[in-house]
Amino acid sequence: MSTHARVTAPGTDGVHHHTCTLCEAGCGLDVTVAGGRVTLIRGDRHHVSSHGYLCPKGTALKDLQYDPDRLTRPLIRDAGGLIASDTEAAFVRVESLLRPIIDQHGPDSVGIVIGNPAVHRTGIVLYLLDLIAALGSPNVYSSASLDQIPKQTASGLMFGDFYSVPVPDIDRTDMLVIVGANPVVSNGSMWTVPNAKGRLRDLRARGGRLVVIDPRRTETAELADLHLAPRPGTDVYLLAAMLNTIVAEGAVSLGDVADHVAGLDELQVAVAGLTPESAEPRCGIDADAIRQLTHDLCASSSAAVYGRMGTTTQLHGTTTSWLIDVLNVVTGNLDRPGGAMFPRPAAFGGNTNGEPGRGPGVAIGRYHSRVHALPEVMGQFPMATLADEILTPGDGRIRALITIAANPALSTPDSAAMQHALQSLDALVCLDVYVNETTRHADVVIPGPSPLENAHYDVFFSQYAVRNTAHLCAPVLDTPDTVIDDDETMLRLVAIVAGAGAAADVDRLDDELTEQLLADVPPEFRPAVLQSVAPRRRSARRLDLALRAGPYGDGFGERPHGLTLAALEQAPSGIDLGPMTPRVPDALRTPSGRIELAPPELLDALAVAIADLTEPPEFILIGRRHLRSNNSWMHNLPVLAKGATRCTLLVHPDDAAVLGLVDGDTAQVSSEVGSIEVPVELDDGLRRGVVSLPHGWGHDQPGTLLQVAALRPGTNTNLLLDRARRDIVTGTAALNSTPVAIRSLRTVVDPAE
Ligand SMILES: Nc1nc2c(c(=O)[nH]1)N[C@H]1C(S)=C(S)[C@@H](COP(=O)(O)OP(=O)(O)OC[C@H]3O[C@@H](n4cnc5c(=O)[nH]c(N)nc54)[C@H](O)[C@@H]3O)O[C@H]1N2
Ligand SMILES: Nc1nc2c(c(=O)[nH]1)N[C@H]1C(S)=C(S)[C@@H](COP(=O)(O)OP(=O)(O)OC[C@H]3O[C@@H](n4cnc5c(=O)[nH]c(N)nc54)[C@H](O)[C@@H]3O)O[C@H]1N2
Ligand code: SF4
Ligand SMILES: [Mo]
Repeated sequence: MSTHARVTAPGTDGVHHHTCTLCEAGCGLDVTVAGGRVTLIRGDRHHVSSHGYLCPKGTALKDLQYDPDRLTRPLIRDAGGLIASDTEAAFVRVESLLRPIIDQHGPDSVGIVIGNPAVHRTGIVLYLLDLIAALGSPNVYSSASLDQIPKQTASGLMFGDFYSVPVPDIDRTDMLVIVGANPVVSNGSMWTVPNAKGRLRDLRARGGRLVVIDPRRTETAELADLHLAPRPGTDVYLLAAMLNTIVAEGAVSLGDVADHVAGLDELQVAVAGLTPESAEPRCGIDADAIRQLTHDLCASSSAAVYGRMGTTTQLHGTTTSWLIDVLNVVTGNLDRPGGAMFPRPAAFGGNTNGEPGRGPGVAIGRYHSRVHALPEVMGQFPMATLADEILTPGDGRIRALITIAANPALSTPDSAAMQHALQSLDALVCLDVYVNETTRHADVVIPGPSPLENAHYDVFFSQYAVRNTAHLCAPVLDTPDTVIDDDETMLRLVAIVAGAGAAADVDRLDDELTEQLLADVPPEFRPAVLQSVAPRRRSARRLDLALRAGPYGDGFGERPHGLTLAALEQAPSGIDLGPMTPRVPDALRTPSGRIELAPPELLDALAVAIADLTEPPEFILIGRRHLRSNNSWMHNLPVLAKGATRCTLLVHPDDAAVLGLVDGDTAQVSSEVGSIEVPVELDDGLRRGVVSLPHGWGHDQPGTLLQVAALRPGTNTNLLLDRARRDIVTGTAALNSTPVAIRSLRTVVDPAE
């Protein structure tokens, strides 16, 4: 535990310890305040997981704090557009907008959209389920279905809980195979690994091997011993061929989990037909290379295979995610140090509650979406079908939307349809901090505190951390009087959709809702449990309850030295809870109490993939991320926006020559659903036939208030993506691997003229 002193009161001059909440790494910050203003942000050297590491976005939290375009008052629409208002008037307007729609058309007519930053805001996360329950609409959408639901579904079906996602033990492994992820830029996803680049370098320095499977030679691939560049969307064949090789060579080795595995026979049958030779023409990787990689994986004293966005946002995203963990199991690398392991988070862990080793498992498709009958997964429908649900007439059509830190106008495939859908809503209520491509359509915008004005505990990402830690941080600065904190905003929305009104007593509501959380506690113990967390309220109370009931918790007095919120308050750089340790069978929550290697839904999906003999298109579009950019926002900060233009189409020089393109030309890129013009940048690190554009750009829409971003707006790649291209199991958007046509727009000057 760190012992160095902390400054407690927000706004006090001195160095405050804080957390960067922009991405999953959650780096520790030392924030210097002088004269009431933030003057410097550095990495916290004592921080329990980031040890002083920081990327350029972390220091830019200062610029975000003082960005003149960041909202510090609610906005309400009147005839002249969005005008500054106050909190009371904003909630009264929200009630007058939403209640009549709910009363007349039922709760289904209101949708909730949860965006990426929402999962990094403790107050929002801890009240999300209350809001969803109070509304009672099945129309819940989140960025998870633009991203990770395939991985969570595969993990859920194999291990029994959607949050039981094994993570590579990067600091101890001898071999790491990264499939479709770029942690050097992203700093890990569903894998909390601050300073991924430094850790990958350390891995190689200690003699470990790094293999990257990615159609582009990414910043991560640059560090690798081996880079294989498959055709996008075909990892399923590559991975199945690796499994086929292991089975054919009798090399299955289950290691310590051998007594806890089911479905090996069915799995062996399922991959029997897919030899490396048959996979080669489909994935574009030589059969010999597939065999060699498989042999190396089996021979390594420890190894982990990891896959992210490139593997999940595909037609076969869930199937691919599943095969990745099957490889970890059959090579004996699941649940062993240096392999792929289950963290043991201090609170909110999906696999630390209930009976160890067994559980109800997960179900998908308990109900289906109205227009395309897509399955519910984790209580949500796919974002890719949100526009359909707004635009298609009929009973149950979405007429009003609440967005919570989401920018679907830029983030979802087929953005033209999404923009049209947003315009056609009867009511749009946005919790957001900018007037951007989505919120410009809003009737009400309610901002929350900035990251530096927020207290923070990482509810989700401590579940994926490469080392078990717990960290809490207090606000560095006071929130202005014109902004209310996220807990209060969420409670007020709960009250409104539940029919209690904008003026409801939210403290009483909070008491009632929090008591409901104690449903599993015998009634006679509830008063004592609540007394032990008094006088805390709201998210702090919920957090204390979760920590104390958690695996390291004090059990409300049963284990006097156990973890409490108070203990975290005394450790401003966080508490180390030790390395990951083997957790099978205790971490399993499947009904069988086993690791399910062959869930029937996934065997079916693999058969569909194998039967799919569609010819590959001439050009395939994939995405990319940049260290100085964060999805669709943060483009309004000069410190991050400076430098070369980032929204470029990467094209292989040989492809460019065929297309008649040179560096800096403008190309027209067209797909089934749209056409855009973008500057071309040559990149010989791409597989031939693959082009790449980042997402989150297109800040040239009228009515936005993003003065810096508008200077270099970039182009929205999601105008090209087809919302009907979805993962066949979960409906998650297939953001990577869109077939496109490319044409040079260079004006050919006739030399005779
Ligand atoms: N083509 C393509 N599309 C993609 C992707 C891709 O790789 N390719 N990636 C997908 C992925 S993985 C994701 S997660 C999504 C992300 O897409 P979204 O979920 O839309 O998230 P962001 O783009 O981060 O937009 C965040 C919104 O939150 C607001 N915001 C920021 N901070 C706060 C805050 O503190 N409080 C509130 N109330 N609002 C805040 C911002 O102003 C912005 O409007 O995009 C997806 N879209
Ligand atoms: N700097 C920065 N960091 C971020 C974000 C950001 O916007 N900027 N966003 C955050 C969010 S919301 C997320 S979800 C994470 C994402 O974290 P990552 O998944 O690590 O990031 P991506 O850059 O999307 O990496 C996907 C990789 O898949 C490759 N790829 C595309 N198609 C295929 C394919 O078919 N097969 C294979 N094998 N590879 C393929 C792409 O070339 C790309 O390198 O990053 C987070 N961190
Ligand atoms: S990697 Fe960068 S953006 Fe992510 S938490 Fe750390 S400092 Fe923030
Ligand atoms: Mo994401």
